[in-house]
Amino acid sequence: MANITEKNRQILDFDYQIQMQDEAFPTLQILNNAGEVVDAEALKRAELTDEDLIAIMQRMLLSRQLDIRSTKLAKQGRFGFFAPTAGQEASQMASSYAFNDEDWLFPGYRDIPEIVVKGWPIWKAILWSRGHAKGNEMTTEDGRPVNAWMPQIIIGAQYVEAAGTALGLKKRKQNAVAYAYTGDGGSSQGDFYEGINFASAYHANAVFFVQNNGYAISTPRKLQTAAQHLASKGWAAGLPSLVVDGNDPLAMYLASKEARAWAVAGNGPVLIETMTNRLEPHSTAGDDPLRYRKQEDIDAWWQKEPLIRMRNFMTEKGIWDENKEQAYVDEVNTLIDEQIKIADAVEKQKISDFLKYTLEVPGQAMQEQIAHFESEGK
Ligand SMILES: Cc1ncc(C[n+]2csc(CCOP(=O)(O)OP(=O)(O)O)c2C)c(N)n1
Ligand SMILES: [Mg+2]
Repeated sequence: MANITEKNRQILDFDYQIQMQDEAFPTLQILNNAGEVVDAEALKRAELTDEDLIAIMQRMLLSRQLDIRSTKLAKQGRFGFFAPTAGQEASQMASSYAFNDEDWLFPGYRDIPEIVVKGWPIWKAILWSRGHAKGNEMTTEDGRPVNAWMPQIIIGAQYVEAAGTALGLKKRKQNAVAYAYTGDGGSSQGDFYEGINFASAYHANAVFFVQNNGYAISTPRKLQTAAQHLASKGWAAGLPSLVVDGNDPLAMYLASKEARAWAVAGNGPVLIETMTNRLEPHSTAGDDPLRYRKQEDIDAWWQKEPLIRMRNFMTEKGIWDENKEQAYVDEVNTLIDEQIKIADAVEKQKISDFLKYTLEVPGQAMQEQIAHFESEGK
């Protein structure tokens, strides 16, 4: 009896299919954990000047300082909700460096730093964290619009919003894209699939990031999806989808820049999975990571964090040193001190104001509540 064809044998070989998924998504990397260049040609292709490298380093340091200060202030009860970002600086700041002011950012709650570098003042971010309506104003200090939506709390919802905006940009023939960030947990939400499918079907101008930081609160990636690579979910929608070392600022920048160029040229969206790790608790609301992960694991990821790599790479190149870093860190901390003062000086939000901002047209019950609180001057 003749043998089954090789093609049909492979189709029916489920072990092979699973293995193939793994092989299909190698990780883009330019800088290794030690900050050594492992692909000089890829680095050239990124066309980063020394000024760009310094700007990326500074943005990552801004993010780290914001993280340190926000976490401390939250412990003192002076900040509201904050989702720590340490470890994700390359995934957030080197990626967003590849986009322009005209591009529309759709952030999740952990993506405050990406909005800040688009011109959203830190004092507004602080008010947002406190649930103050003024924190929802997406404008610069001098009132110009910032092309970013408010940080999304509903996991994955920003993908649908980004898809709609991306289609609008395409229809208006604008030279801009929508770029959205969600997490590994977000990639299991219905909105995630609907967003990428819609954007892909219409070849909309979008770049989708999945920051795979290992955890959705306390749930490890393996327990919430059996997909070996979250990028494979992009293939289901027909998208070019890639896995990038999310702690490598240079690879993150190159992938993001090329994804943007592809999307803005009308080819449709790209999906980028960033392999990174959340080095701190889920949020300042008080979870203890040691209840669901080992200290050794956290320590190992601290060795691979992006600032060490970038610092080593730039020091070796002769464009960075301890003094430059300290001077910039001091500058950022002075800025943060000023911004906290501005936020603290803003008039406290009244309960009635909060209710007025909740719905465009408040229903009967809410109108009664507004009237009640106003009558008490609250
Ligand atoms: C639709 C929805 N379901 C559940 C939650 C509660 N929740 C808040 S954060 C979170 C985990 C999200 O994990 P991931 O997408 O990996 O993002 P990360 O926090 O790691 O950045 C969940 C389930 C929510 N905010 N929205
Ligand atoms: Mg996560």
